Amino acid sequence: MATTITITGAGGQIGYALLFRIAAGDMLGADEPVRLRLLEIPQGLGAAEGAALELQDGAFPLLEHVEVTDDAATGFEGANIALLVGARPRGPGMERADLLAANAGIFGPQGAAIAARAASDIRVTVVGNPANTNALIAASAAEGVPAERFTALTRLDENRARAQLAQTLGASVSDIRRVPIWGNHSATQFPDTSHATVAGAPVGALLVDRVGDVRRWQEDTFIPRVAKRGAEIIEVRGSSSVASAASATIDHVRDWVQGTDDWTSAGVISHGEYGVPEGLISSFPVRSVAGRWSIVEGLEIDDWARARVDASVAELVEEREAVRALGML
Ligand code: NAX
Repeated sequence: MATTITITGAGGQIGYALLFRIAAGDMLGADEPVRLRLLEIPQGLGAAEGAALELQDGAFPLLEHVEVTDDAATGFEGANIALLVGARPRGPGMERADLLAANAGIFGPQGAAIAARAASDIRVTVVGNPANTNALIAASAAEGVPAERFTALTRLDENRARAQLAQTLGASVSDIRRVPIWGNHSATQFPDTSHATVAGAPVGALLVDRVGDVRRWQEDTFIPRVAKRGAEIIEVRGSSSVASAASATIDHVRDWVQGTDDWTSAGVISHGEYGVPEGLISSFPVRSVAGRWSIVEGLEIDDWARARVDASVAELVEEREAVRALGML
């Protein structure tokens, strides 16, 4: 039977980049037929309907059905996978509390609609920002759905980190592994190179050879470059990251469903691992085995790294408190 995939914000930029790759089989494989549900707000329906026409014209062999709707109950009916891309962007003069409230008003009802309508094996990936807290809000509203089924996308951050490290080492990005993102998908995120490998060997000596003082390179070059890459793309391209965000979303879901052969990064529910308060959706090094994410445990974290993880997690705690204070969690 085909997999039903719901994409919210399907009429937006990332939605447009995602749809055709999903239809082509990049996410679930060349043998898996897909049914797509494009969920938009009324203003976005035209763009989503246009994309649906183009999907038809793509004549994708795996694409069984496309439906466009602005009704959440219809949009999540029978969904096996939900990609929550549509979100309220920060407008001029908008305070953080207003942004959190506006998004709680989107992700709470969507979580409830997922609980009411989606298939029992639903897997949710939140892309729309603030992604971690939006995922937390949706998970909290989805009564009866295990919180493990709600994740936030930090794979784009990891892909950026691996690409930067590959460039620094003069290596192929496919040879770079174990560069987890910790914490929030925000400027406080901590891309961690301390466990990184190149072609299976620790990067240690080679990295020293390339950059000299590794700690300084991390603080002055690597971490800011990764954490501010979104802003760099906007400056150069004149528009935010789109195709790379869609590609990372595909990577995240593919690995979740098909499993990983090494670590990757995802925002997943904390059970207290590495001292991250229980119930937060924080990015961790993860593996996917038998269709479930599990946090890679037992890693050494030195004091310098600890402070960075703690700072990003503190921001997640603040976001959770702000949403609670609004009575929306
Ligand atoms: P666009 O503004 O192009 O598209 C957003 C779409 O969502 C619009 O078509 C809008 O009508 C729709 N929408 C808004 N509210 C909705 C609702 N309640 N239900 C359904 N649809 C709704 O933005 P785009 O460039 O596609 O970015 C989408 C989101 O991804 C943004 O929140 C953005 O900040 C976030 N990103 C997250 C990244 C990540 O790594 N987690 C990276 C890329 C991106 O910045």
